[in-house]
Amino acid sequence: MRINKVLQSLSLSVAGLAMPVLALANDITTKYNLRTPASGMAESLYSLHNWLMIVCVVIFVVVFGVMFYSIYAHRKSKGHQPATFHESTTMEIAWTVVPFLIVVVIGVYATPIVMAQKDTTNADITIKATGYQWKWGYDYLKGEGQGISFLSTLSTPYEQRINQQPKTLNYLSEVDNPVVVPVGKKIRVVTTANDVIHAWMVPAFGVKQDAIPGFVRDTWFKADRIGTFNGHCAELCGKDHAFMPIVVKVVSAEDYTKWVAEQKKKLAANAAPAQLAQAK
Ligand SMILES: [Cu+2]
Repeated sequence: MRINKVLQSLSLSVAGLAMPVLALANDITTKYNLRTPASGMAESLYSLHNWLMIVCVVIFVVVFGVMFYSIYAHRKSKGHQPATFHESTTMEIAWTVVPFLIVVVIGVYATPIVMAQKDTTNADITIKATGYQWKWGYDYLKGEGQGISFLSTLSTPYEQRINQQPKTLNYLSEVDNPVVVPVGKKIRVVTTANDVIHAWMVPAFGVKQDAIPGFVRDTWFKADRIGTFNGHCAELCGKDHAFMPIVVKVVSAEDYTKWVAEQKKKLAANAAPAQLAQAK
């Protein structure tokens, strides 16, 4: 009887413990971990990160475990005599070979992912992202939407920054003209800059590429679901570095075609007065 009661209260306390533990696990995966991946590449980076984190934690626990155990168990006050295995060849080989093997295994796992990140061939759409102090310019260079060009600036009201208005959910992560791309298409992003070094980063796509004045770099992503994803300039670029966010709207193929038609109309409307002026 008594054992039953003990077991019962034990299982209750375990259940009571499980709730906060589950909540913490949920926080770790959502709040403190990398963004939820929205592309195959981000998925690979996510698992690479998780595996390497496990490897690091195991090494950390083993090394510090041995160290603290040795300090405690072999302390001088217990009269412990130091070991005398100076210049032990076995030890020297072991502590060279083991870390080397760990690095090789990590390299074998990571190299194909890094190679894939650099493979910008066969893109469906090419977009040039130009960093300015402090906004982004986008030019659709190739593929559906070719010729579209606009600037993308922060749309969070200044009053929110100086605490005169309550901060909204998308505080400092919203822009007037987001980049629009179709879902499931390979988008090549060519990055460059007009003044200082910026960097184009969208964590959910696993993309981060420096935008350097006078140089052209490229990266790519293929979003695997519809939604709005954001990132920020990831290279300290001056006083308004924090105020040049990146917003990418991933839409269906049909919605993308519609958006392209709208943008083309806008471009034509803007071009018409200029042509008229030229004709005069
Ligand atoms: Cu910047």
